[in-house]
Amino acid sequence: MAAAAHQEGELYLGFDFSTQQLKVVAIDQDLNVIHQNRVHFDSQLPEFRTEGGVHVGADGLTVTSPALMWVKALDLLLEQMQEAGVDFSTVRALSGSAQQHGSVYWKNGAGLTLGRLRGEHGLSQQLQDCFSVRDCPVWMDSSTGRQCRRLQEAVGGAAQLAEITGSRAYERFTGSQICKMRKERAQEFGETERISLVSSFAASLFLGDYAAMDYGDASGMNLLDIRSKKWSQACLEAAAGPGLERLLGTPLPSASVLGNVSPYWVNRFGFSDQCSVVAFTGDNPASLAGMRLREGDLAVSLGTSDTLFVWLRHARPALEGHVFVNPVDWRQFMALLCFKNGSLTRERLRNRCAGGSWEGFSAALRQTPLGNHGYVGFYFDVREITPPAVGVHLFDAEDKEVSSLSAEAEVRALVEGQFLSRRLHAERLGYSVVPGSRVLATGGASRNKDILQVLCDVMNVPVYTMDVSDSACLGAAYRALHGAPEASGESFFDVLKNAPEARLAVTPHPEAQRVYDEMLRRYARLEKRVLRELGP
Ligand code: ADP
Ligand code: XUL
Repeated sequence: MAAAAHQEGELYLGFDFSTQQLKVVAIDQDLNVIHQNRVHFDSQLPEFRTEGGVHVGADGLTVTSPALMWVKALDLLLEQMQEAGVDFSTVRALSGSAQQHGSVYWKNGAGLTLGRLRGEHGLSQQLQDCFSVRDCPVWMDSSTGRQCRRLQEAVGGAAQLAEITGSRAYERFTGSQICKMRKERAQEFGETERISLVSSFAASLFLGDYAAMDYGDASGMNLLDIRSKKWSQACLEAAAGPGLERLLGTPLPSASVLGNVSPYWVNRFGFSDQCSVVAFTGDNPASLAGMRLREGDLAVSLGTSDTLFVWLRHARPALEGHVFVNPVDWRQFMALLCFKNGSLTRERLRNRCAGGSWEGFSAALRQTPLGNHGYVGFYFDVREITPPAVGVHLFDAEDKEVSSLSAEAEVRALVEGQFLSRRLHAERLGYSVVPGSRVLATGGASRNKDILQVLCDVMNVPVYTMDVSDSACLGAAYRALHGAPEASGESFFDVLKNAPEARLAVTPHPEAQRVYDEMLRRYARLEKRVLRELGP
């Protein structure tokens, strides 16, 4: 897995604490990728018994990951990097990204332990008693419906909450998760001295102290006023009362240097004590940086979840989707749409319809025509975020519900349905194609050209990919470079002007526009029907 490290000069590290794995990329000052490595939670840390990096509760709605698993993964990753020959003494700066919205609860006294980590032992051994809640709620959780309603009522409704925080109340957002924790785990909550996002938790491990949240990831909590960049007192009050501000700390611009790595890193791995830690952010904001997204581009990340994002000059929050503070320029914004039924649903159909092979899955896409003879599929294995629906719903060309399709048609129904949904909801958030528009694809499934072809045809826009498909990780390394003291004053885009350009992967089929403009209208109609039939 680890590329052999061949390095001269200085290094910048980007970490990504994603749902299923912890990844790292090391770049040099000329933006060459020198080293990549990863730790896969399920297979390399089986003692935590996660599936896809998470535990799903008996209610099917509660989804958590053990904080200690992330810590142990970091121990292991650094050992792997050391074995591969990475010279940590040359690392000038590091930063990171993480799955958004998840929350980590540090127990009373943990801050002291963080500040006194000793180089002879690993982090997991020293931090094992530092979490008041062992299993952290993560972004896949959808158990906080009640808390969301309360939060919205407290500030005058969904539209008002969106106006303040960039999003109406979402179950996975941290504000309602904290609210639930305080109510249902009152004792553990009472023993908590600090709440981190997964991103600021990870930064804290390097800093040896509690790290500030950055504006970008803090926008995913339903607590931050995205215009003033201060916590909304009304939202804090509704989520957990006045003590919450102290537990969260003060958020900072995403490019902030939080300090240098703690002596632990110097003693155990030979880091320089001058190595800067740049604020960590969410994986989607970090991907925006990694892809060097321009206005007019649409980024589509095909990871565990599928997400879409665009750069926004002005914040115009709506009832659907999210507006975050922009991680590259904190005076601007980004919009994000998140779809839970992404890669895991594609994997399920790969296993059922294509004998478990991506090649078989691709062959099914190649063997079936654009428009799939009118079959349209909705695959919501778990309750979807956009739109809030659940279940599998298949329709024929006459809009009649059908119960099954051939294996090949089913694969295409899934992938076309997923991308029709992405297009429909992106257009509703204000995305429109302009001359020169590009779709930039990233994430695990972006290495599959046949999936990209369907994306390209449905959007009717050329699709580009990045050399490194882990754009969040790369974005974190770019942010480390930009935040390093020697880059001070230079803009993000100036520092990265020589970064590799995205590469054209596929162009639209000549028939694509005709087929999918029409199919999109049908899809919108059918989605309304599915939602109506499911009820509120
Ligand atoms: P995350 O960062 O959310 O952990 P990744 O971006 O690494 O996830 O994507 C992981 C997913 O990529 C896997 O769940 C898998 O379904 C998907 N994937 C990997 N290779 C392929 C492929 N050749 N075709 C389609 N999907 C793929
Ligand atoms: C974004 C979201 C997911 C996570 C997973 O709002 O919930 O994309 O960040 O990585």
